[in-house]
Amino acid sequence: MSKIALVTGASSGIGWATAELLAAEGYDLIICGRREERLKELAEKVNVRTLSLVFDVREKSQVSQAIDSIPEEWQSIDVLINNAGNAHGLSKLQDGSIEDWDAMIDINVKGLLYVTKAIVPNMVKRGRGHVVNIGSIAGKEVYPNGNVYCASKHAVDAINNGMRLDLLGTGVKVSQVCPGLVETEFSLVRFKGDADRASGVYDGFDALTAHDIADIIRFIVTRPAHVNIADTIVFPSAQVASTLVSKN
Ligand code: NDP
Ligand code: 8X3
Repeated sequence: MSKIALVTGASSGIGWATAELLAAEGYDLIICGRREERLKELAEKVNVRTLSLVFDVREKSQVSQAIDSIPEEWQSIDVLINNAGNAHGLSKLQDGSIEDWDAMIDINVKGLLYVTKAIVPNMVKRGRGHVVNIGSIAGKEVYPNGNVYCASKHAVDAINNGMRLDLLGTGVKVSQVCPGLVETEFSLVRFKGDADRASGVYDGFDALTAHDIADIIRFIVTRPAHVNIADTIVFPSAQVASTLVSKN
């Protein structure tokens, strides 16, 4: 029987690429996001069984309804990729938008917790499972204007470590991947659709691709049962810290 992976934020970027690579490993996929059309497109592209769940991770009732709707044959989830998330805005704290702060805390922190709470107890019951949390270099250091996004990813870092401690002895592994600059729709969302500003973030150097990160996630989830890669920081070669990038 195939293993089952549930990927949040599968409609774009790192989540999409991870779904593709896990499909190549033979995982059946539960793919999640708000953009149903994108999930449909992904489902048509991969050669494995898929189940699409359309929900907003900010809404806890939507999260529980979606997870409760999973048919029995899909319920033995082996791998959970907690990937859905984004930055909203890049401003000094004193100039920041409360709406943006709410979005980042609700999506990146509370959304991740809601999904985890809906899935991990069943992993514990079955005595096996693997959660991969997508953190960020922004969860390891703070950069100017990053304030609340960095806070949300520091929270993911703490939750990742707390989850691993609490799941000791249950058979459920917990790993985190913390990327630096990856060229996805991330900056387009951060800059509210300003495509020139977004692409400027990745000008003058080779940014990571979503596939680069997905490849690391694939490596993490395919280690033998006794091996757990607890945490990883992944930079493009031209980057050494959030704001230290060597550009042409
Ligand atoms: P994208 O913007 O390309 O993808 C974000 C994904 O998250 C989309 O599939 C989106 O789906 C989903 N998502 C966002 N908000 C919600 C929501 N409210 N409910 C459900 N799903 C949601 O960005 P990335 O692929 O780059 O980002 C993926 C993760 O990687 C994020 O956690 C991000 O913080 C992290 N990261 C990204 C880095 C980068 O440089 N790109 C670096 C470090 C970490 P939809 O809109 O369909 O709901
Ligand atoms: C995304 C990377 O440097 O924009 O988490 O915070 S960064």
